[in-house]
Amino acid sequence: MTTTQVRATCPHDCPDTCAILVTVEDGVATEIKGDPDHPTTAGVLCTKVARYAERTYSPDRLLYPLRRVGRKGEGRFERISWDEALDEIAARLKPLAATAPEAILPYSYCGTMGLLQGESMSLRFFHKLGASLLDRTICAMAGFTGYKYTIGGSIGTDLEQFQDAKVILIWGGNPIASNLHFWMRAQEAKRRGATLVAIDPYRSLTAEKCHLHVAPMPGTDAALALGMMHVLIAENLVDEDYIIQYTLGYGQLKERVAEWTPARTAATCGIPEEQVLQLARLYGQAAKEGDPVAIRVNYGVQRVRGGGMAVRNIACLPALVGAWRHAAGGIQLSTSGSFPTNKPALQRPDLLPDLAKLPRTINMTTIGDDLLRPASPEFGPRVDAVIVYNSNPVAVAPDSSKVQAGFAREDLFTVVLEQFPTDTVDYADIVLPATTQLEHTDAHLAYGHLYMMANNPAIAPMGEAKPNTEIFRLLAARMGFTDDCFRESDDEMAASAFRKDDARAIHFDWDSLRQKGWQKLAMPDAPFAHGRFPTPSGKCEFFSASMAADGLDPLPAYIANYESVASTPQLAEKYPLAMISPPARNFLNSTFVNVQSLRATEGEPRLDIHPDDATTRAINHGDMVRIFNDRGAFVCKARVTDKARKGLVVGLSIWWKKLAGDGKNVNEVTSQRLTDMGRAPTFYDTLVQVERVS
Ligand SMILES: Nc1nc2c(c(=O)[nH]1)N[C@H]1C(S)=C(S)[C@@H](COP(=O)(O)OP(=O)(O)OC[C@H]3O[C@@H](n4cnc5c(=O)[nH]c(N)nc54)[C@H](O)[C@@H]3O)O[C@H]1N2
Ligand SMILES: Nc1nc2c(c(=O)[nH]1)N[C@H]1C(S)=C(S)[C@@H](COP(=O)(O)OP(=O)(O)OC[C@H]3O[C@@H](n4cnc5c(=O)[nH]c(N)nc54)[C@H](O)[C@@H]3O)O[C@H]1N2
Ligand code: SF4
Ligand SMILES: [Mo]
Repeated sequence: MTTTQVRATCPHDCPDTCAILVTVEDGVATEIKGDPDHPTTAGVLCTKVARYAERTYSPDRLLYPLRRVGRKGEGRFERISWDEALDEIAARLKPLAATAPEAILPYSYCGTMGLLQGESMSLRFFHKLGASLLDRTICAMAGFTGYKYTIGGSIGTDLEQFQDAKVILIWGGNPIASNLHFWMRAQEAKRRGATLVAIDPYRSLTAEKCHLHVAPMPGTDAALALGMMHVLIAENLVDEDYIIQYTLGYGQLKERVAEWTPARTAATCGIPEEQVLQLARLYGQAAKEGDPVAIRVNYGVQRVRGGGMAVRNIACLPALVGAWRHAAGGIQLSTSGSFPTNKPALQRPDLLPDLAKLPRTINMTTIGDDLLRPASPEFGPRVDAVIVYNSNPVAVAPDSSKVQAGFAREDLFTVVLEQFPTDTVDYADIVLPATTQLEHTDAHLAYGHLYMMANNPAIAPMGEAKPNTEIFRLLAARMGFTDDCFRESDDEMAASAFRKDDARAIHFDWDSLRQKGWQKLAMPDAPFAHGRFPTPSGKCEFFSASMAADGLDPLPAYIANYESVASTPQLAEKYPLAMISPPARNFLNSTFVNVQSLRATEGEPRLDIHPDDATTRAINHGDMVRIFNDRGAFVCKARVTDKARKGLVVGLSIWWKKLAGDGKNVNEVTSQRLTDMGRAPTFYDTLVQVERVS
């Protein structure tokens, strides 16, 4: 028997981007574990990826190209050869490419975060075609934009510093489920005497383990941050020296937050006034005493109408109290902006047919409407072909009945590259089997730490599965594209993944990265200790001229939800409960839902509802309930618990529809409305009613 150990990287859409060691015995992956030497992974993988072998060798892996034989959505297919599949796709795309290439739409997100199997050869292909561009907004664009206006880019506190913070605010995140290796650091900080605070409308697994849990109503975080700033300024808990040297617009900020008294803040957020004071003092007094105070803000706060502004307001706090002076102080939303990724080399936008006139852009969040939209002068041609990879839109996109109706169009040609028969695969005309991370090469950045990462293939591709890169290479050849870049190998592309001319990636060399598995960026420990924010002014911008230019309020503000008891009382008479649907611990978005052991741990789709809200509806623990609003309805089991605050219901997500009891999931009730900035979705800005079903 030959046994080898292969260095790999977790490809999932998770900030931790773990370093993995795969044991391979006679060509079979027999053990998957975290690399004990990688500082942030520290030898630990989450429950999901510890099961990666079960997922890879799962009997429901897609192993051959398939052609649809049933109706759209039925999921009935026949096996075909790669040649037949590629010929058929080329035959359908060529006439569109010749007349209206924008009728072709790529649809992809972060099924893999790999720089190669994500967007490299795929975008070369779509750029060359002149296909519609896709605005990849479905996760993080609101927060990204709000943070960028304030701090200048996705740069923040290094994960490896958090254990030395004395106060940590975990704001709109549930790291035990979705950012485990941050939670390990927060636990260490707790052992060293830090106070942990969770700010979350739901008593999540994480909130349960923090010293203090503040539970504002969804979408009110911007107000909470304004109220905190009010108290910090009123009680002189600010760092005047840092403010003068490294911030812009303090005078105007002071005026703005004057109106955000603790009483008004508390009323807006639906929390006790005392908590606003407690939170601000805890944070401000520790900072005043010279202790590092840190914020881990996460994407939970920005899936509402004012989500961009919420992140912006929160991002003002560290500069106000001078927290950036310490390596263990500051704030982290994402670290992705620290990586000098060479996207132009990977994605080749220069292949676009006319650089002066770009193809139209379609927002992935509104795919429901856009697949149903007829041709028009404003919209352009109808979408006639969609090529889906690294995403499961039928389960994850909002306003799902429209998404499903769009994909059900008989005149829409749909190709899906997948590893598993997802809800979206059921609507494909042609299915192409994709390899998993154990079977292909990739290079990775991370959005929660600062290491460049390599993934080596551990085993041969299963069945006839191929890497996305290879599938797009083959498609390019079938379409007759002859540019050299369509012949580049994965290793060649990986070698250009990071810009070696950037001081941060000066040590980048693909061959050594591949052998070593990971390499930290060369970065200062405390990125903004001496200002130098990558904003237009070089300062942390309390006042942002860029926001004014973009038609936004240039100062921190509060934007109420599209749907809430306070902002839409009439709607709330019909639909009085706010609904959120954050990630379940054992799934990763809709990935892993089909892994038997993980699904068994999650059990079945559930709705958490407060005992008072249950009583008034005669709902008992374990009853089946119908959750509905004007957009749609779905049925699941009620769990009566005060984990959900009054007025809030919570459905941990994202279930495959076909593995849920009624063939539906929470996205039946979510809307396609967009955030204040970043054109992002508002999944957690949703009112519903709940009733018992027999
Ligand atoms: N296990 C697991 N891990 C994941 C994922 C997964 O599906 N499963 N998904 C990955 C992806 S794609 C992402 S983007 C990240 C998401 O990572 P996070 O942004 O950390 O997301 P969640 O864990 O959903 O944490 C969101 C928390 O925010 C709370 N929340 C909801 N609305 C509000 C609000 O208005 N204000 C505040 N303060 N809190 C609110 C929810 O109750 C929830 O506990 O996680 C990644 N990691
Ligand atoms: N209601 C509600 N909806 C949500 C959210 C929520 O909190 N609530 N969260 C939103 C967020 S934050 C996100 S990021 C999106 C996530 O939405 P998606 O990015 O669509 O994520 P997944 O559902 O995990 O689907 C990814 C798919 O890619 C496939 N895949 C993985 N690797 C490869 C590969 O190498 N090649 C190919 N061809 N396929 C591969 C996987 O098998 C999986 O089916 O969902 C959003 N939807
Ligand atoms: S999903 Fe996240 S925590 Fe789990 S192995 Fe992957 S990177 Fe690590
Ligand atoms: Mo996400």
